[in-house]
Amino acid sequence: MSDPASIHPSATQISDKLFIAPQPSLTDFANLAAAGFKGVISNRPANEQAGQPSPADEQQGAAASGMSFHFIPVTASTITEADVRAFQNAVSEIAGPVFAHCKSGARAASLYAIGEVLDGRLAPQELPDLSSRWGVDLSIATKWLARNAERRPRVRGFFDPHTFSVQYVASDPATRQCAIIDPVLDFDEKSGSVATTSADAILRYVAEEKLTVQWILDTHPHADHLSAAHYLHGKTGAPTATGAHVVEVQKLWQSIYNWPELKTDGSQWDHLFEDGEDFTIGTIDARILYSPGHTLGSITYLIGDAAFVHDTIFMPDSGTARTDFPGGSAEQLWNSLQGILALPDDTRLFTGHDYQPSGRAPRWESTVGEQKTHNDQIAGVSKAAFIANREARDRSLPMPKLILHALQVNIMGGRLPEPESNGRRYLKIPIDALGDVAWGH
Ligand SMILES: N[C@@H](CCC(=O)N[C@@H](CS)C(=O)NCC(=O)O)C(=O)O
Ligand SMILES: [Fe+2]
Repeated sequence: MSDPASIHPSATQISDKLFIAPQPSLTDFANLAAAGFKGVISNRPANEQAGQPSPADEQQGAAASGMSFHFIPVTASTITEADVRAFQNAVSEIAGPVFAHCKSGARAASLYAIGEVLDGRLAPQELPDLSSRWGVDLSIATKWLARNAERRPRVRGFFDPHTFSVQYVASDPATRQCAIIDPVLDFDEKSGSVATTSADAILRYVAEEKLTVQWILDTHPHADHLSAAHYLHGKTGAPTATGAHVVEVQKLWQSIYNWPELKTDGSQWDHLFEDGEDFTIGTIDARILYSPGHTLGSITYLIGDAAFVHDTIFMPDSGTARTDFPGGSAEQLWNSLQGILALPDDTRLFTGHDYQPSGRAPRWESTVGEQKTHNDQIAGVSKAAFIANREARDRSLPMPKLILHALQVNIMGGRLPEPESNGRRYLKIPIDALGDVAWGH
């Protein structure tokens, strides 16, 4: 390929494959392709500055010239390990030279540098030299790495693109004990097929990192996917747990499914957590916050500085969870959110879903401080307005496609129904049981 300096005055090669640069204009895209670039990564949120090309325009510009486009927007203060991994994955997926940009190139270069340090190919002390060699400010990477070194637990998120769910492994680096949180059992509603691909990926990570599974945890009985808790219990022997109010959810759905034999005492789990209960992951202190609203049984696991808030709050650009499932309540969700937002501002929040607005790469980690200032459904919103907005939006949402499949498995701790006389298992779908709901097509 030709000299990148002739393509963009400040494009800098920082690895075999990767070039970083300031924001290109849309007319640059054809030249980038002509120079041999195979893909463009934008690390710049939409509308950061007036006149900036939109992600959709960049996507189109790249596609028109035969390049792929990857939208991984970050701000200097909110970069997460998942952003770093998404950046690494995009670079490795692109089959040739990569053009990564933000406004100045500093965020793109920092994402790369953080990944190299996390993977042990660079030492943090080398960053100042690289910064001068590349002519780019790497202070974002330096600060991120210093803060990361202090954070406990280590959290790895696993995104399931079929249900937009995030599954977690939270581990104590000192003892290598971990908790698995909200694991997904794969289910294809068209064929009725069940698979353990997602759960097995978690087990692979646990084995690679030499972790011991101390707990298999669910935040609530999920309405959009089956839980893999029971499967993982069989594989690891680790105890399963969820919130004590799950028994109320069992009673509610026992009547919907007309299921008198269902035990509604929570005995399907090894342990039921009460509000405020303390426990530990290795040497890290953990505590339960009862956080109903999305469901009657929802809890938040606060492990060290990390709160697993499931379907209370999503990323700041995605608002909050719906409250219209049986047993849901917008007012209860508001109250639960107050408890979560009362945690220290730098508490890391790990959400249960990400629906990828504007096609951005999935993100799942935020902080209390970010949510308080940047979540449009909460920042500066009164309790009455929150409830009114939430209920209005909920009325427009079709039910999750798996709600009726999932609940009968999840209130059994992730057990599939027992096989019938022919050896096959069946799910039961109640007709017209959820009242006047928006139809999904
Ligand atoms: N289209 C999805 C919808 C899933 C859904 O309703 N997700 C819940 C969490 S379990 C939610 O809070 N969604 C918020 C929203 O869509 O605004 C599906 O069919 O699974
Ligand atoms: Fe949910």
